[in-house]
Amino acid sequence: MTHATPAAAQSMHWHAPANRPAAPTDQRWTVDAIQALLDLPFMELLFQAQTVHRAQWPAGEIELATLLSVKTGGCPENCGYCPQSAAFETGVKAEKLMDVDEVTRAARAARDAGATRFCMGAAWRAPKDRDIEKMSALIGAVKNLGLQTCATLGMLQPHQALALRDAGLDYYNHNLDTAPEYYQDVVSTRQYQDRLDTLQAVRAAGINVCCGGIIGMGEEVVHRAGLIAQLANMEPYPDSVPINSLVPVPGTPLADSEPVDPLDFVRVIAVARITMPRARVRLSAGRQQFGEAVQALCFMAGANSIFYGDKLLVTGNPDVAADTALMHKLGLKGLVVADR
Ligand code: SAM
Ligand code: DTB
Ligand code: SF4
Repeated sequence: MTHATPAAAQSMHWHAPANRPAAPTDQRWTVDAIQALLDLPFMELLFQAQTVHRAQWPAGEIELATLLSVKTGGCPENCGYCPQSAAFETGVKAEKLMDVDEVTRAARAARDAGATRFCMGAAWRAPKDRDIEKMSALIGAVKNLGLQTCATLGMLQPHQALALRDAGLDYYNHNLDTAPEYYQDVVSTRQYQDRLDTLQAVRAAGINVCCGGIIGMGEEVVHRAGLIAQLANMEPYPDSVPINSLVPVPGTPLADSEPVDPLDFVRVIAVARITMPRARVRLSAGRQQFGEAVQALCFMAGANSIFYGDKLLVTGNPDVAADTALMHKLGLKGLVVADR
């Protein structure tokens, strides 16, 4: 097994958030080594993951990130999991980009409920330059509230990433979603390399990278290992790693996928933690289906972030009262602004 090595040199354009060291840049994970981790006896895997976690992170601390769909539906891409694609009949209506006041109200409410990161999603294949201008105003408004800003807007060109950075964007979310060899089974309107190019533009602009994937799209275990290998071998690996469980939405091609075994989902979280010790691993979409005990196992496996708020982008999420109660039961505490 490959072991994590100390932090090494990083891109001169990239800035780690203030209170944490840079991710290691010289570790290499083979798909086989990752698959071997996924195949460990469950308790052994959880023990290893929790050991890595506790060496790197304070116990019981959890990041609360709130999502807002600022531009919903009508997307020209055909991602087989997505309710917002115009290619599928899902009942999601295409809407215009939200205005600054509406977004500010939602961000203030998220902050008042305890969130420290606010992520704005747009159902675009790739934003136009005038969309970037409008997004810059939204990012500035959210940043002014003292929140960390994140956006997920589709493919970016380098000059657009620079403009978003100048507007105050802290994180850009752009998921690889699965292994390269399974990608075309899920989406055919773009290539895996397009995703990697955008991630490179984001990193080069000095924006922190948020990149993860979806489990439960009919993939094999080797594809889960392939996704984690892609993430863990990035130089440096992503700052945030959202692990989603497919939310099956009627009308999408993947709606009838075999539901993921929750314990296999926990395994993916654990392996993300072991291979990317300093990343914020986010227990993301799909946790509503899991119940409290499985979520507790995800935290034991090293998840230290959740999407927080009654809605994801267009589908549901546990409500704030349920999450507050769960955190209380488990002795978990949300970050405060000073911890960020
Ligand atoms: N259009 C942009 C893009 O594709 O990057 C940003 C928005 S897109 C909805 C962001 C991510 O949401 C996708 O990459 C995918 O990982 C996740 N996602 C979308 N639909 C999902 C679903 N039904 N279940 C789980 N995750 C989903
Ligand atoms: C991520 O990895 N998951 C979020 C966020 N990044 C943008 C989106 C989940 C979407 C779930 C289905 C929906 O509500 O559209
Ligand atoms: Fe569009 Fe993003 Fe949905 Fe794909 S995942 S259809 S790019 S909104």
